[in-house]
Amino acid sequence: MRTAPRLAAFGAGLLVVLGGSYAVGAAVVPSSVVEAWGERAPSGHVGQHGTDGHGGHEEPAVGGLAAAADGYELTDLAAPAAPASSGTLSFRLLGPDGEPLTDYDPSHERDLHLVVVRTDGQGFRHVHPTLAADGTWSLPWTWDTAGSYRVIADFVPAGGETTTLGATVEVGGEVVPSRPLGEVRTARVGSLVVRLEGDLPVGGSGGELVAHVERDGEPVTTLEPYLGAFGHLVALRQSDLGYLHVHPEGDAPAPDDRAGPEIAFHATAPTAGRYLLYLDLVVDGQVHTAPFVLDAGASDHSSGHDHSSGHDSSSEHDSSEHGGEESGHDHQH
Ligand SMILES: [Cu+2]
Repeated sequence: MRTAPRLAAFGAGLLVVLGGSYAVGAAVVPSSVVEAWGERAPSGHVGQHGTDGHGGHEEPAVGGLAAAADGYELTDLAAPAAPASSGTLSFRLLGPDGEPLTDYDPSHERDLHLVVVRTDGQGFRHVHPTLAADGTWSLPWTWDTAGSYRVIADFVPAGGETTTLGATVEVGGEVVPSRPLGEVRTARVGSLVVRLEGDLPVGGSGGELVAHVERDGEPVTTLEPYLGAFGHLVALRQSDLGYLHVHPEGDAPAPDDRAGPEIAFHATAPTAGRYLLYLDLVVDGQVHTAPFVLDAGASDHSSGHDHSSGHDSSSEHDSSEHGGEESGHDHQH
């Protein structure tokens, strides 16, 4: 079944579902649940989410909470031990046979998607390391700040199903936590201002989230395809950094296609509470990451109400830290 009419209604052709399970807290999530995130996008049933109960597919929950699941294991995670020292971030993924996994099925143009984020939500990076013949994934790495970081790998073993594993790495030094005090719906990334409107409902058929992209007060209509879409959204549940890697619905755009200034999502949170959202988009050949904070299950947010002004000083902090610098040097390919 296709969802073309629904896509057309959203205009930008980008749909996202953030799960629908009420069940999972901090427990290990079965990979059969996790994999639904990756499998959902191409199967084209996002629009019916929560209403048809098509056989065998539980609604997805969160992933990345365990280093080992369903026979696979994230191991040998290494990274620089302190900020400002350049080095390498590396790890291996072991298969059910205990051997390093070297064969993958590409998903969204990559064999593996890696998310690294400090446990307070700062310093988010979505990157694509390189696979060596011995099964070691690595990329050059420098930490900007000390702290405890989650490293979350999202991949599809060859012939297997989407798997999401996570592990923690400690970066020494003085930590200055910066947790969001409230919703953040405006992100300033480089010269872009991205506003996020709409709600993040819990369960059910979801709600609409619409990102509006401006530069110098003018709408940006030149959003470029990136990894087979006009935008990629990663959502992390703040309480445990449960991971919802959400790729867009619909056919991949052609290389010359452009979109904007709005990107629409269809989103559902697995549980109530606060979520950290990171939207990757490409303008002028550069990846920008726009960070947001939304409270799922918080009703009565009228669409377009900007919660980021006022008391919430973390908005500016988020934007400057995530936006310009990090997305600039981490997304080259
Ligand atoms: Cu990726």
